[in-house]
Amino acid sequence: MYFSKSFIPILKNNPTEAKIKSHQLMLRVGMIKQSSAGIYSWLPLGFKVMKKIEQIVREEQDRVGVQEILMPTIQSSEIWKESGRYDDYGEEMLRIKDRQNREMLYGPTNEELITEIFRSSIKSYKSLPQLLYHIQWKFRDELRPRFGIMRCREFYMKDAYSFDLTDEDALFSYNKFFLSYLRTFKRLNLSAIPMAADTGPIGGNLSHEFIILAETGESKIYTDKRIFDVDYSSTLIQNSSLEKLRNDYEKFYSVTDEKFNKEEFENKVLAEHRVNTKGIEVGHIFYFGDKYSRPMNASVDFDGKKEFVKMGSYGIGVSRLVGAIIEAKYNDKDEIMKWPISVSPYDCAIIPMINKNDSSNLEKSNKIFEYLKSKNIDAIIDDTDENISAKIKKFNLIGIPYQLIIGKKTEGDFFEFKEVGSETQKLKIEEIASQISKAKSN
Ligand code: P5A
Repeated sequence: MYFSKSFIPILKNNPTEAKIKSHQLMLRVGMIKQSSAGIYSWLPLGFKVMKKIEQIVREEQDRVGVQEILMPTIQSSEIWKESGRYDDYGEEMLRIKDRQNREMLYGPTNEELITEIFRSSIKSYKSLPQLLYHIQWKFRDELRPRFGIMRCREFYMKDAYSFDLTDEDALFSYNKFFLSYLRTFKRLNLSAIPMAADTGPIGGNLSHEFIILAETGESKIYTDKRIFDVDYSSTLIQNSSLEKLRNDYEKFYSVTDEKFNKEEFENKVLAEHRVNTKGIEVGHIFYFGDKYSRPMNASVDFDGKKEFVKMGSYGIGVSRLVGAIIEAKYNDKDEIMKWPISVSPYDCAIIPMINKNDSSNLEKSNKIFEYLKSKNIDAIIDDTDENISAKIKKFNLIGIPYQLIIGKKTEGDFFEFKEVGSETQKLKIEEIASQISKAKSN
């Protein structure tokens, strides 16, 4: 891809309407464009990042045995009346009438719809557990949409739902999601910590938010810093192993604002271990038993008896994660962004010095591009006639983690190659490709 032909509308300065760095950067490098309050279009750069995040989320759901489906964005009000949430949900729900005057809504979440799908097909306990997810747009008419895509009205969520026969089985399902979330955020290069949380309009009495630390976050958190060292890598998808994982985390006091108790915090956490800061909620899991299955009559036959299934739901803010990664990785002072290679819009920026009447650097760039492509490395060539330092500055903002510069200092087969934030190296193209490939496979 040539930069001149790409749709990356870069702004000269930070937009003044944006208050936090992720919002500023996303507008500045043309990742998103606001369409109306709290509603955004995703432009190529932003969309590529979001799609890569989505794919990682998907792979980690599949890995613990969750099956992917796709439910619609528009739902009928009937099922929400059955659960009793049609009135409870209040003004955050966008309500619509169709031409037959039927009450419809744009789904803010899917507990009702999935319960309806489940009850119409699953009748026997032998089909349990059922773990289902989809990745779909949601709409919540937030009172104060802000911070760009971090708290917006239309957003992209992965939501999963579990159905089990007993509380014990349901906790096993809950714990599988707990592990899969830790794995997912690790692949996004984020350290997200699980924290006991309130359940709000989703309901139930067991819930964890997954939070990454960030000064600009909206959630207040109180935790023990040793929680960051919990190692989950050897956890198996077995009841005892997953229970141990939960225990390893729950040994440490770690709560959001709503669950905070000063005395408890000070008693349980030594002063030198206390972390009292802010964070961004990137995921939230809930266990709510028969809160929906009972009123909606979702049951299975067990020993001749009708048992309401025990349910949980599990959300990840896929679009919010784009902003959350920027909050975690952007160096505001030096104006340098570095995407984790796993989600970067491109793997490498090829930055040639373009001289008038001399196309040799561009030709070299094309060859390098083809070579990298043959190694499965996705590059973008900056064929514009900006000078090298302006180009580097631009790519420092865009955040592609590797830069390959073709300029005055290029000697023979050796290219100036830089991992953003590190020293420039002089390397042959084969070495460059293997360095990038190695980073991608980690
Ligand atoms: C769990 C899945 C639920 O909705 N029902 C289905 C449950 N949980 S939640 O906590 O309300 O949302 C899940 C995640 O979605 C992201 N999120 C948002 N992202 C951007 N803008 C918003 N207005 C917004 N609201 C929620 C969060 O990452 C949250 O953890």
